[in-house]
Amino acid sequence: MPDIESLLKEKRVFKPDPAAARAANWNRKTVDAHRRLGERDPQRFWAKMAREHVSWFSPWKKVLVWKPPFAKWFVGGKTNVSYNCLDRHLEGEHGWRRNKAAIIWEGEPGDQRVLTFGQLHREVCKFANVLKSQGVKKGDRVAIYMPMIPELAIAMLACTRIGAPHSVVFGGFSAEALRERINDVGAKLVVTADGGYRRGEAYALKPAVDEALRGCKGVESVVMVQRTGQPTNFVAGRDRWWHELMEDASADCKPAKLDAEHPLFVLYTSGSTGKPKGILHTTGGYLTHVTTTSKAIFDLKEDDTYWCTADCGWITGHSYVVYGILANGATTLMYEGVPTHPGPDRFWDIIERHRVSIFYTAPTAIRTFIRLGDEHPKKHDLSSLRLLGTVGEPINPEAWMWYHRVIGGKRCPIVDTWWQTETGGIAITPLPGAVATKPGSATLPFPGIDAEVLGEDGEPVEPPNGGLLVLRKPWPGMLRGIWGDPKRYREQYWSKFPKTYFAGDGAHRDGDGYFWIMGRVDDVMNISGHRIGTMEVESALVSHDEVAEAAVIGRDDEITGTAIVAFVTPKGNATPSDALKVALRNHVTRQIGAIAKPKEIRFTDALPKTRSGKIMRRLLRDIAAGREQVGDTSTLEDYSVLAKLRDSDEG
Ligand code: 7RM
Repeated sequence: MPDIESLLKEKRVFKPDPAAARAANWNRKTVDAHRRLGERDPQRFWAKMAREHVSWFSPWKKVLVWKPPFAKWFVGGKTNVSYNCLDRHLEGEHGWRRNKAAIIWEGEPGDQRVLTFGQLHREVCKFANVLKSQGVKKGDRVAIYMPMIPELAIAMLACTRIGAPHSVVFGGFSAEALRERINDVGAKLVVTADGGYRRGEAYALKPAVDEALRGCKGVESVVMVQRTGQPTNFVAGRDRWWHELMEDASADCKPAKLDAEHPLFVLYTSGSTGKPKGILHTTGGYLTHVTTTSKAIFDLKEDDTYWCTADCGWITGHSYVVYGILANGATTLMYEGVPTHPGPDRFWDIIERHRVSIFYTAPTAIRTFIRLGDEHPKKHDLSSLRLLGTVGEPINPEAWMWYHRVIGGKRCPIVDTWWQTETGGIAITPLPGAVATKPGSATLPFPGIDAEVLGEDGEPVEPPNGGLLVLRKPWPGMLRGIWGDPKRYREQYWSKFPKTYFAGDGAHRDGDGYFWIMGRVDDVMNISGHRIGTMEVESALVSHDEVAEAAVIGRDDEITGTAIVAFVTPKGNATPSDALKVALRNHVTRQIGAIAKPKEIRFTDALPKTRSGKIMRRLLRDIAAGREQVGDTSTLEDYSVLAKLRDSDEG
């Protein structure tokens, strides 16, 4: 099988601003030194990071025990995540942070709450005692099914305080998805809310919990936050109100001294097929990874207001809304609702009012904003911003340039961060004080991470060829397994190449060694023997003036083996027409070559996405092939999209 071909020809380079680079937490010199150590002796590098960024109750005896594919980091060391996120900001050198904002929260209706580190500590201690009073012990699992409200972070931190692994289930998931996860992880308690606010309306959460728990034996109690005040079913003996339990709870709760390898959380991620995988993360290594990367990549400073728009229901919310940010004593902003309520400028309004300085979001959101028009961000003063980030998908260079120009005012570095639920923290990324960026590239591996692109033969590919993205050495934030399924863990990630983690993504490296992620290899299309990733064709389509978003897939074709089908969302001011189809085909031919020209273009005003914004291409493949029955849709954000797509005209 030939290597994945790289067709993208992006030449723009953005060097770090010299003054900002000098002021960065990690300047050029630090980064060079860290890279050298990370290459020569990754264990020593990570041990240094663990000492610098994490507080330990007792030191580890061994940095790493590596019995592929099973790793143990900081073996024998004892620490606690909530201690690192809270207590250590209330005492000693950083004790003044007690009255610094830890969480600035905004509800969708406009209500606001600020919790200082001192207040957050108090709430977390109290809720940890509530958990104990409900019979939760070290090692017991707690499911969390909530809107983006402060109690969600409080519940997560309280679990870590007593060593009860949490499993956050995204509040947009169905009762069925919730039940499957509760059962698989064997949760003893569920933390939820009556509902939350989204798109200007109160939605209910509790009915899904009731339905999920029907016929489910393990769960003994449910704790419910009153968020909306809507009428709510209450199961006597099982359900309790958060506020009632908290009233009587003591604010005195010592953090458990936990083993570095104590399970911290299980987070479910859906593969392209089969049931979701419970990705297991543990304490010391994960904390080291997310705390170090937060400090270095987001360049967190004492006076920053940091906002990551991810929901805590996915890994970005764990690592870079809550743990990595709070462990650095930084202020994290949490927002409950959608970006477009009450108007298309809600995000920019939030940035202006709270003087947000660091903003981290997904390419899908950026493309939505492009489509909504520049006038919305332009109405607001975004001058507080100093650093921007993206995560979740490849960002097409045109969206990168828009983000740079319209949101970043051409002055903010952009960190395009590649990582996965499985990697725990960021693995490939620019460092704002040291690495020149190129629109569309996640640039270089973080120090101490050994990323490479391999061909099917297991050898690194020669630029400009593409291949399979792997991590060749264990890293501290790596998953420790799939909950209850070591066999699947081995097969899924470690069977393609010996002792090497296969990420499932395609990538290529350019002459400077920069990584360009090309999307999931399951999505790669084989056109007349050429293996072409989806990202480049989509990127070419989106670079056309009249296109807002695009998703391409391969469909069986008698002549070419596979034909490219493009689902295209035109910009608000564009009219879908046959002429536009012709123009788009020509545009792709000019941008990449005739090989990538879509055989079929379908206009649609929405694409099927997960709640975290990833395009579900397998559903598009089902639709393009005319299959009535599409695959698993439990993670689909908006079901109505499927009907619309079926109606999208063919040809
Ligand atoms: C953090 C997260 C992981 C998958 C990953 C990629 C894609 C994420 C980037 C990216 C290109 C990026 N975790 N991905 N970040 N692709 N550039 N900067 O998203 O487990 O939900 O997804 O997301 O395909 O394998 S995740």
